[in-house]
Amino acid sequence: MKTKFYVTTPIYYVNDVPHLGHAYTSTACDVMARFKRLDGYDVFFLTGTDEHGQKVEKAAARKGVAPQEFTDEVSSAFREMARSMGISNDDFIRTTEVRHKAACSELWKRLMERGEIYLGSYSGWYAVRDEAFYDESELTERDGKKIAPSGAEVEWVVEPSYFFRLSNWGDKLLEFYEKNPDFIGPTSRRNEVMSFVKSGLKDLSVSRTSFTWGIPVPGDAKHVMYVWVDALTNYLTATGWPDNQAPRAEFWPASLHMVGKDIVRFHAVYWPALLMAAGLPTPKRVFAHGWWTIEGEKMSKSLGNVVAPGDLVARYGLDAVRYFLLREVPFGQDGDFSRRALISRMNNELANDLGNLAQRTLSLVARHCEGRLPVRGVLTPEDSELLAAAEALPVKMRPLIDRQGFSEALEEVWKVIRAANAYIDHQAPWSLRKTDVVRMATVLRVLTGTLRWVATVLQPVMPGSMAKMLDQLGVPENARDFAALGAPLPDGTVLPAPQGVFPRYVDDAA
Ligand code: ME8
Repeated sequence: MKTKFYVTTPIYYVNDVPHLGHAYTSTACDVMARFKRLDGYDVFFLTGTDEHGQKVEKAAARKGVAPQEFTDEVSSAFREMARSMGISNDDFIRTTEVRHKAACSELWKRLMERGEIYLGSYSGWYAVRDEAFYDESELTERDGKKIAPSGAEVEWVVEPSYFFRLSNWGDKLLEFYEKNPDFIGPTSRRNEVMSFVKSGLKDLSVSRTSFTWGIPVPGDAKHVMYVWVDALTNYLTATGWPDNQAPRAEFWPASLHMVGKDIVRFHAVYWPALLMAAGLPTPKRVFAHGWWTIEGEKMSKSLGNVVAPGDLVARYGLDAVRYFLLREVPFGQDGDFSRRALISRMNNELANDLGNLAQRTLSLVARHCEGRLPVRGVLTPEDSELLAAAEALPVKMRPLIDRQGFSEALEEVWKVIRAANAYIDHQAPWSLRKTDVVRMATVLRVLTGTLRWVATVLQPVMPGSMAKMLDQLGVPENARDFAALGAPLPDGTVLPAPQGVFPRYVDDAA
């Protein structure tokens, strides 16, 4: 039986339209999902929308529409974003669905039965923008207003509330982090989370009474569940929980919750504590990636610099955008999005390094080998060295992808591409044509072989372009996973006429 791999994106708030930040998280998860599928795993990839809470209720009111109508519309914009980014999710969850309400109610009941939730009264600071409670000590003042570390304004809230006994779970969480050093990545976030937990946890307010757009607390419908308890539960809901016979039940616990650094506390502290308290298994890993700015500035509606993923894709092409997002910044660190940097990577790395290598190789095969895969003769040490480097790629990439080291994994592929470019220049198959056609055939076959490994391992990042490249290399559709790489294609396989996969981008604004 195949090993299971369950990866999730955060479920996005529907108070906003999808932008580059959301596309980034979803693309990174998509690369994980595609890589694992090619590597023989049984993958479940989930994304969706977070539709309850005060923030969404207010956004709907501003538009003058009922919250459900509002969320239906914005949720479909996130579905469209997933489509335009080539996201291969297996399910799309909305927290307003019946299946989700049922899972949340069940989780709540279990926590109640175990004495983990009690009724009290909350008075303290709340930031609607973050849907988060803050301690007085975390706040600063600006223009006479209290501001949370995220920059969101907070308001004083006094209301009856149910509480989760989070304060009981601090030591167990610390023990859990110690035992599972890979639970939080990258290490800087792990340290941050551990020092937050060490500083002492207070019980968490988990219900609200001052608005109604949420899942009612079982048995006390004056309260709706705190939107983060509702939202985090989505990851369980999608596995069919609490039905342990559901077709996806075995995907729990999740292999990876991918999140932005803004929401690591919810995923790495509250979520495992809630699960442990309910007697349920905890996810295996939470990875918090960094933040994108746009041409050096924070992305914001007021600055008018919010980048719509669909516009980028229309202009630069889907795979170039996907490649750029994962290549430009070491995953986990913050990055700046600039069109100049994107165009430079498109032209240097995609069009020149990889595109030209493929085009040069395949057009020589078309012209001088009757468009058929040439026969490989005796290998020289240079041939063997290049092939060995290409064949080592899956082995090198696996541990990097498992740690979400996307840019490092791509660098490994580019080392091979650069070596192949040096090889083609040095071997000069265009000259061998006149002096030694047998040797020319071997060189071209080493190159098509190398390209096959390269294109296969790059499929998760650039699925469309690599499918085209594999078509041109004569690789049948059922021989494109990692396991198939071991079997060479038959000599003489007829190749289609080569066509450039990555055109150079000419900037009309330059
Ligand atoms: O937090 N750079 O939803 P959200 C990089 N509903 N990533 C960015 C980004 C940027 N500038 N802006 C947003 C929520 N993101 C909750 C999640 S999960 C149970 C509930 C990405 O719509 C990043 O992944 O505010 C961030 O964590 C997420 O969008 C926040 O999406």
